[in-house]
Amino acid sequence: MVSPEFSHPQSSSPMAKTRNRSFWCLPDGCLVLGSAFLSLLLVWSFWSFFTPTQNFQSPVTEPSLKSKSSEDCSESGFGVNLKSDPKDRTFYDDPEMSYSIEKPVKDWDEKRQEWLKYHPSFAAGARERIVLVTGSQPKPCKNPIGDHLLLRFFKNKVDYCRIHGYDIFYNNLLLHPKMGSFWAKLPVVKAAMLAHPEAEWIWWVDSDALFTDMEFKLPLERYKNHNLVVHGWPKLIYDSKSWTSLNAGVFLIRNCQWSMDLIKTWSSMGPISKDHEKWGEIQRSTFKDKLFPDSDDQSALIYLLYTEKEKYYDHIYLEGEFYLEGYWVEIIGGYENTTERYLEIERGAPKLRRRHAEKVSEQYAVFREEFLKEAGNGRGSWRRPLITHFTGCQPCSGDYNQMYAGESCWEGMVKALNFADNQVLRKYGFMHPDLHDSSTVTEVPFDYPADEGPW
Ligand SMILES: *[C@@H]1O[C@H](CO)[C@@H](O)[C@H](O)[C@H]1NC(C)=O
Ligand SMILES: [Mn+2]
Repeated sequence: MVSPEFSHPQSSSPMAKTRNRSFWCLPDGCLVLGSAFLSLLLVWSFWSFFTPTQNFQSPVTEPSLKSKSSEDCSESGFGVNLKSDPKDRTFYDDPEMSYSIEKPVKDWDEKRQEWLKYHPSFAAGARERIVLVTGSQPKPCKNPIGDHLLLRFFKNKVDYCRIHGYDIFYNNLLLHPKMGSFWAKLPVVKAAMLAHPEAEWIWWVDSDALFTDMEFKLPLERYKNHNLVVHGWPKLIYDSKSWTSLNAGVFLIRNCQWSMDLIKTWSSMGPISKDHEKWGEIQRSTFKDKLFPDSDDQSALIYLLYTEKEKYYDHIYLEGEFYLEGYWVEIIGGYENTTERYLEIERGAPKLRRRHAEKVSEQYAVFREEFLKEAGNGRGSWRRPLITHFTGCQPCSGDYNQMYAGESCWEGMVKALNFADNQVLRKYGFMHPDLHDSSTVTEVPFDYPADEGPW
């Protein structure tokens, strides 16, 4: 067991995670109930997203309306030129270039730079640009409400990306036949890096994770000297040697050669390797709390950090300060209090209650920040958690860790989805009055008196 100051989402519970073997399950979410009974465990795996970001440079500097022809509007999307692809040769013209996880990419930094040189409108905002990537199974869900839940998880990610100007790619195909389950994300991330040379970051978010603070933006400045950002705790890696010392269900990876190399090394512990079974044994003997035999992506990443600290530690940012992803069991009971605290703030701050276009939401997020100084972050905080992760509940297969009552997974998801959706709907004039009831709706009043909330 881990002491609470690490605020480790899974470590406080008596279970370990397990990943399920279902074809498409993405790993991070599996929980195992280690018990003397049979353990059953199930885990989820879902995919997550990536979000792309776009740049904020606008070629239009002139406020004059009449000079803006409709052509100006059609030329670009958010200040980037979507129509121009010069004839100059780039890595895309190299017949040796492969998107496959089995063929490493070399000199990627130079190749990406060269592409940006030929596409200057993308170069402008490249440093901050994020593409969110996520995905799910190729087939219909076994859980009767699985596809509905996945749709809502995806809608949530689309909402977050739209609000922040990020691109999003949803994959629902196994890109390498052997890389199923929790390994499926790596081929997708690699392909997304090549497909998006305009993006500095690929942000993988599992399908069973959702944004529950639609305003919060990643503190990219903090990561400027790092290439991979995951939710994790160094003490749990190096002292406790726990396989839940970080969570691989959500990560931000820089679109660079270092990351290409990492993906190659990382995936070499997966099912594409002839040593896959051996890696499972090594992981299990290294991380005693890992209860299932297969080599998994999360243990593999921890293993690299643990065994090759000099090589990896300085490049990987273990974000433990806020909920880059947070364990749903410790989060969802706090949504009501959080809602109340935010309302209280708004009652005293007319500028936060002011109606506005969704496109300018980030300005209001900045306004709100001054009132959140006391909110804290992560466990015990009343700040909205950035991402709530339903580890241990698999929406698509319907499997869940037996330590939860089955209903609590789906009920928890509905509550989280509605909590997030209310932050979005508000800009459209409506809201869910009851977080447990997805189908009821009320109109948000133009403004509300100081002693009332919007409902
Ligand atoms: C919500 O706030 C009340 C009143 O401050 C407190 O007693 C309760 O423990 C809080 N609930 C949670 C889940 O934090
Ligand atoms: Mn997950």
